[in-house]
Amino acid sequence: MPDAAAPDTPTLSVSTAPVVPTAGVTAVLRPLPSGAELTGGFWADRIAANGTAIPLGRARLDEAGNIENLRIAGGAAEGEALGPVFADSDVYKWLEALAWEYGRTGDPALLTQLDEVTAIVAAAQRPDGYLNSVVELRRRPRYDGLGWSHELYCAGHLMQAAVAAARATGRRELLGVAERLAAHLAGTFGPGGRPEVDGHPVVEMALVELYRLTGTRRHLDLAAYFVTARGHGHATPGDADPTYFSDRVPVRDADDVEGHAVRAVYLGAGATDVAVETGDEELLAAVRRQFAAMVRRKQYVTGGVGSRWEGEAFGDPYELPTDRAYAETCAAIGLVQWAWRLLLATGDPAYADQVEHTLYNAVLPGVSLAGTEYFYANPLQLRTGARADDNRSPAHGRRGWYDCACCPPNVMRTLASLPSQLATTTADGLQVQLYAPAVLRADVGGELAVELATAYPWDGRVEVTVHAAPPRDVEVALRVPAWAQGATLDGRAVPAGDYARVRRTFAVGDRLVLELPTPARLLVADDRVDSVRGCVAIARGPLVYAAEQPDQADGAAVDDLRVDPLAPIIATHRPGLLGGVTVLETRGGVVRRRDGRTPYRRYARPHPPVEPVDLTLVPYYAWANRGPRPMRVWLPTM
Ligand code: FUB
Ligand code: ZN
Repeated sequence: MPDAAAPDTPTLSVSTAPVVPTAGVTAVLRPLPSGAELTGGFWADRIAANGTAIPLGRARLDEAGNIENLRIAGGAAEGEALGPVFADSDVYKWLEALAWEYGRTGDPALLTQLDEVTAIVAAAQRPDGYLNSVVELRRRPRYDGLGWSHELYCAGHLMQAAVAAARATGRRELLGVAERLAAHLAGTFGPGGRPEVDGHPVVEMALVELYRLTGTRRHLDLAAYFVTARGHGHATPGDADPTYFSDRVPVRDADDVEGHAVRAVYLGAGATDVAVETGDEELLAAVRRQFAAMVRRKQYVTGGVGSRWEGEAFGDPYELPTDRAYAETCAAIGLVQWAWRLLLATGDPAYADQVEHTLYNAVLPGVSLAGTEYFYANPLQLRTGARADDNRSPAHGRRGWYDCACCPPNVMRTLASLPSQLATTTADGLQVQLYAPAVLRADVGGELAVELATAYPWDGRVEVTVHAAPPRDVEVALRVPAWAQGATLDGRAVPAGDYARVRRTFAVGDRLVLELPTPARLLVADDRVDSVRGCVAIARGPLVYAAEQPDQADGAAVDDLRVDPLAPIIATHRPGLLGGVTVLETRGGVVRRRDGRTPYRRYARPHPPVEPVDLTLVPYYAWANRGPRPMRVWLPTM
């Protein structure tokens, strides 16, 4: 059944989640019907900072010409199209962020913006439903070169914004635009129509969500067509390499991810949605297999993916350089979207571990603590003397916007909708997936509401207090991350990498206390990750840490640091540092080197002397908030 009523007035809708599987399909878990209310803490701070950035997004879209393109296409202005061919998509991602942010805050100024820009978008739509300002203003034939034109990519982002607007604000105007566009696509592509598929996936998951909202079956059918057609060359322009477009192997047959990383993970997410809604177990098994292969051999310790700058692509297995890591912010966001869908589909908490780990360590580094500057690429090392050789180079530090501004509004919509990923529900239970101070409400045939109190991620203690419960046995399940060895629930040992479950008739005021031990952990990589052989990374709780230059002793260059793996690691919370972080302090060494004639010496010659030094590490997500200074996640051992 479709999940939305059709209010004409801006009431908060019943579902404020981006992904709402149709009731009765095989999805094991469902989002909470009314999202989750964050009451403070780490994510609330980050989401509040994002809230200050969303209005600035409008100014940046105006300056860059994205909104003007649509105004020109709608006849309200004159001029040439500016920006990349997918310029419209940045407007749509931003509109999606506006909608989720309105759902969270009820701020009427957001609704005013939403209405205004919706009208601009609606005016740019052609009578037959076609919508793409850049293609029209550049007088290109429609769908000529869909491998690069991004017309369906833009359409997908429009649909996602429209779904968000309908669910979070009750506004249906953008949904009308999306439905006309989807009807036009259904009449143009697929069996009996044009066989091509967009070079950049996203329309697949967007069409499925549009189907979930409206119940219009042909949206799902078209999404299924686009997933099935991939791997047969329909997404690849001319004689280009189909690998880049995830078009070399049919989705159902692929064993791995390859090519452009954002394309690959968006495709995985869309194929997961199609599998769930059509009950296609074979397709679900295929996307699970691909996700597992990615995690096994192509994911950074931070959760980031897509190691190659060239083609913004996945590299070969274990090709995970640190200083030249691309790890695009959008790829991490797409990975979270895929993992979240797999979590809903399967109930496997390993996917929630991926959501959490990637959010903290691969999405969040993409945005400044102020919420207003963004990284496009997220390397795990910045060398002393690094020079920026590209406008995306991390040596610039985070930037307010980019010529290719895919990442900033993607971060905006991700953070604005993040409360929907705190927890899930089943017919008779509530599963807490992410830990934050919050009130969570599930409908289990009666309200089951709990409040979480925690200082996570700095502290692993989570107190759960029942606020409402039906008079029968229901289950509260608390995710125990795989790293949380020795976890306890009310003093009883619970296994890491699973849910700690309590099933009973709860009474108001009942309390559960989960303790997730958070000692610092030294991590090493598979030997085949050559770039970090002989190095360790340090993690604590869900966070990966980094040594950044401003925290080190005078004269101890980050490039020269060594870690003593046997030295104790002390965690200290510093409320005044980087918005309040727990730092890790340990003992190591600094190489006192003199540059030789070359970087090489005979194997038998002694290593330059190493002097003892104190090391301080900060969470990786917080790096480059004091300028882009030298930084390393992986550090050689003594
Ligand atoms: O092609 C649209 C977006 O631009 C991609 O997702 C990013 O990787 C960037 O290339
Ligand atoms: Zn991006």
